Parts: sequence; structure tokens; C-alpha cells
Amino acid sequence: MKNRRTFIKQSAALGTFSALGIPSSVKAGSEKLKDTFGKNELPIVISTWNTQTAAQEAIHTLQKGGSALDAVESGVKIEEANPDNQTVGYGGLPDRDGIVTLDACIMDAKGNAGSVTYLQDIKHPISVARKVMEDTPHVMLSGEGAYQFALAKGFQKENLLTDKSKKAWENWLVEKEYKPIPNIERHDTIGMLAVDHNGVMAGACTTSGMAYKMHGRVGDSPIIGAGLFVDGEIGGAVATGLGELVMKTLGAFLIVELMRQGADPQTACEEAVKRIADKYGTGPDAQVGYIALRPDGAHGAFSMLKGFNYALGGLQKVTLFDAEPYVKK
Ligand code: SD4
Repeated sequence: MKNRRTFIKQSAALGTFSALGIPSSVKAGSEKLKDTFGKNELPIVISTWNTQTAAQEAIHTLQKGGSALDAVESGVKIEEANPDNQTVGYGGLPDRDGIVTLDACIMDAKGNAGSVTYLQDIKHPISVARKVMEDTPHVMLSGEGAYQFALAKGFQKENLLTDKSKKAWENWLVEKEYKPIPNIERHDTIGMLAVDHNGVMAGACTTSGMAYKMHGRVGDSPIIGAGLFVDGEIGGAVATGLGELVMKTLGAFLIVELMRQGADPQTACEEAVKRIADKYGTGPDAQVGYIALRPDGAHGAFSMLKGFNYALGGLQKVTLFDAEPYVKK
């Protein structure tokens, strides 16, 4: 919860933020929770794309007395296990060599973080990332090392390439053209942020990455500060979309730092998208979507292109919203 000291710190920072010439007004996104639920209620969960079931699971975990960390882990696991989501976990589209490789990370309010990259044959990379955070002195394990660690922790080897995704890959082999398609059926990489009843937050992000990527490619999703960043005092942010653009601008960290300087979550998401647009342009494949959440329940969401949506939920209901895009057409 925000105490008086934090409030004074943030208010003082607001002056600095305005002095930079960046607008710091509270915009529509931050008000949406109030529109939907009447007031800024806790707990709250927000997740990228059409992932209401996952958000519902996270709320359920909180209702059962689980922590925010338990909530985001249990929530994103729904999508990791969902074969119809071809951008996450089991059923994810493979790389150009036909191999499914997974990236995930998790972070708590105290700044503890765990991550796995280029992980194969394990259905729940988010749970392996949590084990890296809790049971090792490291933040990130990759490839074979992450796999061996997972086996040692009791995870089972599983084939993650479903017939549907194998067929899609075989069709892709005919042309072999790498073309990022980040708005896959409005059901993509899942990033999730949650705040519990006491204002304690956590975040998680998990993906099979861009379809038909080069073998060995790792995206933004498992990179702390790019795909996900959480500071329990300030807020958290998660990214989805073309990871290379997020990595080159350290999107999630940028959003949290803008919030630290006084920006509301909506303005911070807009600034981070604008940073990409200014530096790298707004090409037809350059979709990036951000969501952000503050410990008091205020949130924001914004994307580069049309088509990005997100689930937002509290104890009463979970609702799907379209994010406003930077490129309006
Ligand atoms: C990546 N950011 O690997 C992920 C993919 C994604 O919506 O989010 N797709 O680049």
C-alpha cells in the first residue's frame, strides 16, 4: 500500500517528470478499473491478449489465500498448457528447424527474479523460472542447463510440438519466409501482473517466441527489464509483440522508471511505445503491446498497432479490453 512517505516521494518526482515536458495527466486507461468495478479495488490482475481464463485463475489463487507470485504463476500456466494458444508453451509454434523453444520469467515485489530461455520439452517454463529465482543464486538459466535443472527439480520431459503446430510449420517450409505475425488470432504471449489484497504485486511472462525464428533466438520475454519488470513500490510492466524492438528499448524497465518519475501507468505505456516509433519507425509488422499496473490498482495499456487487447479482472469479474494503438489506421 502507498504510505505517506511514498506519496511524498512520488509527488516530488512528479515535478521532475513534468519538467521533462512529458505529460503526466491521468488518462482513460487508468480510469477503466473504476468504470468497470466502481472503484480501485484490490486484488487486481491484468494480462496480455485474450486471456480471461488465465486472469480468472490468478484471481482464484488470490481468493484461496495465495500470494501475488502464486497468482501470476498459476494464471500463466493456463496458457502454457493450452494447445490452442500457439504462442505459449505446449502447442507453441516451433522455430524454423521445427523445434519448440520456450522463454519465461517471473519477478516479485521485492525485486527477486528468475528466468529461463531457450528451454525445450518442459511444459511449464514459468515454474522453472520460479525455481531458478527461489532455489539458485542466479537469475537466468538457458537451454540445456535450464532443461537439466528442470529435470532435477522434478519436471517431466514432454513433447510440446502438437500435430496442429507441426502442420503449420510444414506449410511454412514451402515458402520459408520469416515474417513476424504478432497478432496471431488475438491470442499471443502471455504477460501478467497481479496485486493482492495488501497491495503486494508480482509479474510473469511466458512465450514460445516468434514463430519460425532462427534456432537459438531468444526474445524479450525472459529478459528482466525488457519483457517484464516489477518494483513493488512503484509498479510493474509487461511486454508482448516483436521482442527485438522491446529489447532494444528495454520497454518494461522504461515504463516502470517513467512511473517512478511520476507518470501514470497509461502515460508510461504510451511513452514506451512512442520511444520505439521514434527510433525504429512503425512498420506493418512492428507490433508491440504493453500493460502496466501500480500497487494501488491503477493500470494502463497501449500498443503500436491495432489489435492488441488485454484481460483485466478483480474479484467480481474479468473483462477483455482493446488497447488504444499508436498507429490509428
Ligand atoms: C518474442 N515478445 O519472443 C515475444 C513474442 C510475443 O506476441 O510477444 N508475441 O519476441
